[in-house]
Amino acid sequence: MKENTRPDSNPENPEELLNLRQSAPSDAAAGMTAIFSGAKHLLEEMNVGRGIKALRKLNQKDGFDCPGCAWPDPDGDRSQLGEFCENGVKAIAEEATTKKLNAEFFRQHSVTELAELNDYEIGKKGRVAEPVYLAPGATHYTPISWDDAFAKIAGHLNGLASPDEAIFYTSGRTSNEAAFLYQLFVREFGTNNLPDCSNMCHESSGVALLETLGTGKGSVTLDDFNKAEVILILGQNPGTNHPRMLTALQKAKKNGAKIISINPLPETGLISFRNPQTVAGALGIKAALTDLFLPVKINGDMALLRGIEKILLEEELQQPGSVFDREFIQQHTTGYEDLVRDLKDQSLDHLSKVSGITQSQIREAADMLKNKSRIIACWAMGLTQHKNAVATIQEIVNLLLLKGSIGKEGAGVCPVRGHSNVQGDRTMGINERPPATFLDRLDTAMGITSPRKDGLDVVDSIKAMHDGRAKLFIALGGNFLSATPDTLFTAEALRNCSLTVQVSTKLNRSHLVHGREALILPCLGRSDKDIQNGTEQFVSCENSMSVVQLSKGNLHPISGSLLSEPVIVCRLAKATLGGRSKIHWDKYLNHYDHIREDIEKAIPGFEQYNKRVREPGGFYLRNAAREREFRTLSQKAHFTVSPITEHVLKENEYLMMTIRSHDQFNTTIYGLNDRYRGIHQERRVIFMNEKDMAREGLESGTIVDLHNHFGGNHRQARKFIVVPYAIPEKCTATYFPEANVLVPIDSTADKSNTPTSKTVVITLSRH
Ligand SMILES: Nc1nc2c(c(=O)[nH]1)N[C@H]1C(S)=C(S)[C@@H](COP(=O)(O)OP(=O)(O)OC[C@H]3O[C@@H](n4cnc5c(=O)[nH]c(N)nc54)[C@H](O)[C@@H]3O)O[C@H]1N2
Ligand SMILES: Nc1nc2c(c(=O)[nH]1)N[C@H]1C(S)=C(S)[C@@H](COP(=O)(O)OP(=O)(O)OC[C@H]3O[C@@H](n4cnc5c(=O)[nH]c(N)nc54)[C@H](O)[C@@H]3O)O[C@H]1N2
Ligand code: SF4
Ligand SMILES: [Mo]
Repeated sequence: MKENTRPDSNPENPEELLNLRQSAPSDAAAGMTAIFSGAKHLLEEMNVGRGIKALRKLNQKDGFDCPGCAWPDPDGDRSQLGEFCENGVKAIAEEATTKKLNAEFFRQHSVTELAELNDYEIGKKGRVAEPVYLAPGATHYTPISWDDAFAKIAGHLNGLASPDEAIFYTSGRTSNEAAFLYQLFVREFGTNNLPDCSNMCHESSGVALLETLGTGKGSVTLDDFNKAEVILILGQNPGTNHPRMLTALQKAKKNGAKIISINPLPETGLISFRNPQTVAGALGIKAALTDLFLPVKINGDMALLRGIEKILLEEELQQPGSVFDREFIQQHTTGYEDLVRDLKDQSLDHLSKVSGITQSQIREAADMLKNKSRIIACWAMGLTQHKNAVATIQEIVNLLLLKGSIGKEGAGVCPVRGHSNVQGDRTMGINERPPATFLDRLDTAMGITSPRKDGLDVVDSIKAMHDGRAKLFIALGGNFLSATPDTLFTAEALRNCSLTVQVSTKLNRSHLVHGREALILPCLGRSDKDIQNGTEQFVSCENSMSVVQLSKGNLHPISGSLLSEPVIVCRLAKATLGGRSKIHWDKYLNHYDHIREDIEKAIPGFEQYNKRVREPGGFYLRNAAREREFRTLSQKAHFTVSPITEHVLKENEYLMMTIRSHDQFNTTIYGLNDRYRGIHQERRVIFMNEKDMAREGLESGTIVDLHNHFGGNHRQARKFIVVPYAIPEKCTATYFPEANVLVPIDSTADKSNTPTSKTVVITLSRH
């Protein structure tokens, strides 16, 4: 019998349209508008004093790591004027807000009522200020003590038929310390079910790089940008998502680097930039960044790269040794001959057609690379979220290997990570398929016996919850419902659980679409001061370039009822494992140095962790590929040959990529504008090529419904406003998470199982 009698809450954003106003897309990113925009967000959430206090320590060596993206901070001096960008300020505004949600708020508002709000409105409610519990069938969350909350979770966990019935999700904002303890607890409990946001993000990069270079991380440092001759930027929108990368690109250009941008959209920040940290930039003088813009079709990158390689090969064959790094290829790689054979067989005509890039543009790109060897390739979600994502990233590796551009100053692979500590969390063992070497070392260091069976990633966890194989869901951060594909399917999966637990800072939709029972456990954020046992604590994070540094918040927490993430994990472990545990959890609660002592024992690269992390600016983790040590089976870097696939679309079908606006951090919606693309006060828009609009009989402003029929299921997202935009024909774009309802759960990348959020086949109908 179904005990839950309340009506189901809305898993989606409401369909109502707001008030779209359009302007021309911006001609350059940042400048004074960026400073004003950041300041406006900050002042809406807190008083000036608190704001200034936070910004003074943001990204400083004795301060806290920006809770925004994973772009690194300079190794040397950091600007006292502010070592951050507009979106860093917005991230702080969102986290350090003084708006708080206590028992009274949850008494006044039912779950179904809150779910009728859009994500922007939900987020603006504020920080959750005390632990709350939703009883079976209840309509409202009610306060619960921390002890009772932990006892409840422990009761559920210990009542499962198998530890594999529990799912332990992590979002990439979690610190090294919390992540290490979490995976330790989960493995001692008995499962590797540790899905994380990385499964939806750079998983494809990790798999691609591990297979070909033997190290699944980026090989460049920030300083390499100063030495590069050419920088390729593929499938990434740094002006919005990694704004301080623009400063690095500007410096690189000053040192003579050329930039090639490969993107279906002429993203404002990539094209030109006004550096707000320089007088000229603040006065509005813009610097062009991109030298060559290649408006590739969605998922046309592999064909484009293969085309460039084909032209380079032709030149190399005319003058052997003039274009390729023969010595490097000979000494360090395998598979060269196979690639050459394939390149000879390819037709440039076909590659040009599949990529959407003219042959002369492909030649222009090849020309820029021909005589250069210090080449950096940067990429993000525009490459990782496709069916052939792993193979596409391996095509980048092919290009760099041909040029000997790995393991050399000013050259290498640069997957630009998303969340500020997503890379560190993986290093700490947040991994559903950990290598045996990792588990062996963990077990020896900690005296536990980790399970050896692979766990479930994000997509497989959803399926397991959907069909009842998993019953309990715990999230250390994130917003699982809204971040994952196929929103309605995921909602059913979460509702099937007996208990869902969210360790969170802000209220989000995953609190409102839940299991039979639900808990929200409010935690400290990055900017919050963390005092344990009378002593101020700090945590540490690893950025996109493998620098580990400390992070110490300086703001007074908005409520005395918040616990830090490490403390939450320790208390949960103690409550669940009790006397069964081999781990001395109390010592970690006393001082986080003890956590780092154990990380040092269990994880390579963290020798003298407590000492080195206290050095200003932290320390680099070694990257073997950077030193031309390729940890593959053959000890060599691998060329790979993958088939070039073409999307064959019907007359009325389009490819849709789901992307971020300038006013959001993933599912946290800071505001309703996407300034650089000229969109204001609306998120339910679909960007289309004017020729496609004409073919469909649509005009600017027409309201359409979007449909996807993957696997024979009809998915629908209603009420999107058509916006004509400079995007290749047959390609469209919508914002994540509003369009996630259209992303099929069964459409994932080969090998990485990442949802194909950038290649959704859609049809449109007038609303
Ligand atoms: N302010 C802000 N910062 C963020 C985030 C945020 O939401 N807001 N999110 C963080 C996270 S978790 C991540 S992972 C990163 C994401 O950073 P990005 O990857 O920059 O984020 P997306 O908006 O998904 O942008 C993808 C870009 O790829 C392009 N693209 C899409 N499909 C293709 C394709 O097939 N080929 C090519 N060449 N390009 C394509 C799109 O036009 C877009 O410019 O940002 C991080 N930083
Ligand atoms: N269609 C589509 N879907 C996508 C993507 C896409 O491009 N298109 N991108 C994917 C990518 S790259 C990613 S990384 C995922 C993101 O997936 P998630 O990481 O799950 O989502 P976020 O929106 O980053 O999570 C925001 C929530 O985290 C909580 N939070 C914030 N800070 C903290 C903290 O310090 N501690 C704790 N405990 N909680 C905190 C807040 O409650 C906030 O509501 O989404 C993926 N989904
Ligand atoms: S670039 Fe990223 S990490 Fe740096 S301040 Fe901006 S949002 Fe924060
Ligand atoms: Mo991400």
